[in-house]
Amino acid sequence: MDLDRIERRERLSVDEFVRDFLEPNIPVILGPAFTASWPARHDWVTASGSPNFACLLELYSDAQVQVALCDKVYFSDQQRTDMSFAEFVDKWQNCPEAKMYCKDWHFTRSNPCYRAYQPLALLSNDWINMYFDSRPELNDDYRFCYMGGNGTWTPFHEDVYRSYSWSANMCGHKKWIMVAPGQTHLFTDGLGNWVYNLLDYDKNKYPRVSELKTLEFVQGPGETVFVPSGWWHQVLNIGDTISINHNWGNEFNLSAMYDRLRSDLANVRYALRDIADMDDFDGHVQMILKADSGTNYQEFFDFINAIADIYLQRVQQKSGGKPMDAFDPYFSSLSSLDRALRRIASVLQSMLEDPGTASVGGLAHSVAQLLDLTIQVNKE
Ligand SMILES: O=C(O)CCC(=O)C(=O)O
Ligand SMILES: [Fe+2]
Repeated sequence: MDLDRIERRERLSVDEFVRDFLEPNIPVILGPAFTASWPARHDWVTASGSPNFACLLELYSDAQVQVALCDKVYFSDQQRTDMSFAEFVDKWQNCPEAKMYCKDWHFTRSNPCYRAYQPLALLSNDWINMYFDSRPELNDDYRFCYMGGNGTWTPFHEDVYRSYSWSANMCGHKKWIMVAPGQTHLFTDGLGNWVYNLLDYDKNKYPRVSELKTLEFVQGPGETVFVPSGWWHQVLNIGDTISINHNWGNEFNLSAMYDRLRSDLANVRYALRDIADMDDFDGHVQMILKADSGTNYQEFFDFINAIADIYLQRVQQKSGGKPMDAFDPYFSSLSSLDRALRRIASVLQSMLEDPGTASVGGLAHSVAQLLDLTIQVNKE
């Protein structure tokens, strides 16, 4: 793929988004009109376009937030520290040289009564957050806020689980550098370490970074960036910047998520090859997979199982003549349900043939059962 500039759209139908961006896995910027009605765009921002600190403090002052120290490296990320939102705002305003960046803040949980935004219909076919909503006991989701001053930034990375992300700017500008999949060998050293900062790196260690085909652009206030699956990216804030971000996924990146898990499993097995004859080696491998990748085979199956369940119910509702969920445009037609179930079945089929599945007690049986059910319903 050879893209030299990002597409910007002021209007986009679901079908166009699926055809032009989601299915081919290509980034796009949605114009400010898409987020014009979000309370956060008005309440959090002053008339001159800067953060409305008084309002933000009124909403969130006691919340505990995670703050990255942008100049301090910690393994392959920035060093992080916890503090109250009020303390963070104080540092942001009075100590800009500390480059503190409030990241990955689950802000909707800090004040559930205040609805800062309504996810865009185009970006709402979101199995990852749907799954966490269906499992409240896990107490997790992938809905975040990022806030920081000029020069705060996020190092070069690929999103968790090969998820998509979207990032909507409430105020300020973000400079993005994106790298399409398939170029990992150009920014990884012999030990599998990747470049931390594309704007300042050791050319002896990473001699091929200059060969990367990058896609660079600036995201302005109100604009939403769609980050496709497996695209590496680095982000720099220009001026005081606030964004709302989700990681998300659905039938279009499900097989990419699974491929990622499968290759992570192979890497863990390889790293532990010297102790392969220990008791319950496979159990340990899955434990380390979970620690490294955030999930493992059982959890990935639990995720697919929960989503398949929701879809199977929807098929029944649809054939029983009940109206579909009005909010989510992806559920509006039977063909989109079929497509989702077909893709779920295809990943289940691959899982069934994967030795990694057989290495987890009882999992192959569960996968086979769900596969049968999915195929059967799709035939009806
Ligand atoms: O805005 C940032 O600093 C990082 C955003 C990001 O990495 C994402 O949306 O995936
Ligand atoms: Fe990201």
